Amino acid sequence: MGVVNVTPDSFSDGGHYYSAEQAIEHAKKLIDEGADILDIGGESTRPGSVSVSIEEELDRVIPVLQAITGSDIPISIDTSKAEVMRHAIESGATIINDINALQAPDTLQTVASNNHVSVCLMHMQGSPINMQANPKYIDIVTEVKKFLQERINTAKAAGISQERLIIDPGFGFGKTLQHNLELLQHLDSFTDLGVPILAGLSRKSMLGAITGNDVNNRIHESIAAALLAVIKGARIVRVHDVKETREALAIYHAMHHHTEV
Ligand code: YH5
Repeated sequence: MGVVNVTPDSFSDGGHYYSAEQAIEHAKKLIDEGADILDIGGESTRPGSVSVSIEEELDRVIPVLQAITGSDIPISIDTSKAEVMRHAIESGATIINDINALQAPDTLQTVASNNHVSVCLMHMQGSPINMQANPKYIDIVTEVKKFLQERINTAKAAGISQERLIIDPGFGFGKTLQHNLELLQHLDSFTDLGVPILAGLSRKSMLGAITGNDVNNRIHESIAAALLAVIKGARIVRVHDVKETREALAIYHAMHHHTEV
């Protein structure tokens, strides 16, 4: 899954993909690099960021969605708002990537009533504005798993079938470095929830905390993290560097699918 930010304060991209035009160019580049999914986001969710209005989010993402609908790959919309979900679906999005796991008003119903749409349910402690202030868990793996199980149950009860669900432990969302490492080490323990696992580690602070590299120089860390996540059971990795990640994962797949001679 390739990341396409349409946010002015997107530090990962230095704001370079703020304009719809530039976001569309970037989306096309990621498609050329072999992305299987594109994730379009109009609201920054980095630590400390505040939410934007529905109108602002729609102004950012809808032109991009309209321009890339018709490419052969599924389009995901990174949003927590029901109204943005509805418009994005009308503009061709078939995956809802919700860091708030369908807890906002009307979001469960919106996804439930669009049968062809899948949804990624992500774990977060707190909200982007305060989540890194003082993350606390007694047993992070158990607590994140319990939350995701509850959201799966709630989604199914609302009429969203299990085949439409994806789960994500939410690396960096209300977690210390130690919390993130424990989640990565035990990512395989989420497989028994019975839905595909998505992992987003690309360029995140936890990687820089290990190597000391700044956000625009974390490509090797990001590739290592994506490979580890896949080895630990992730079926989808959300990444900025599609070409490089695909090349690394090609080695994993070659090993995994090789046949003895
Ligand atoms: C995710 O994990 N993450 S946006 C901080 C960075 C670099 C990147 C300090 N949306 C996820 O990518 N959706 C985001 O450097 C996501 N899973 C899902 N499902 C944060 C991000 C980032 C934050």
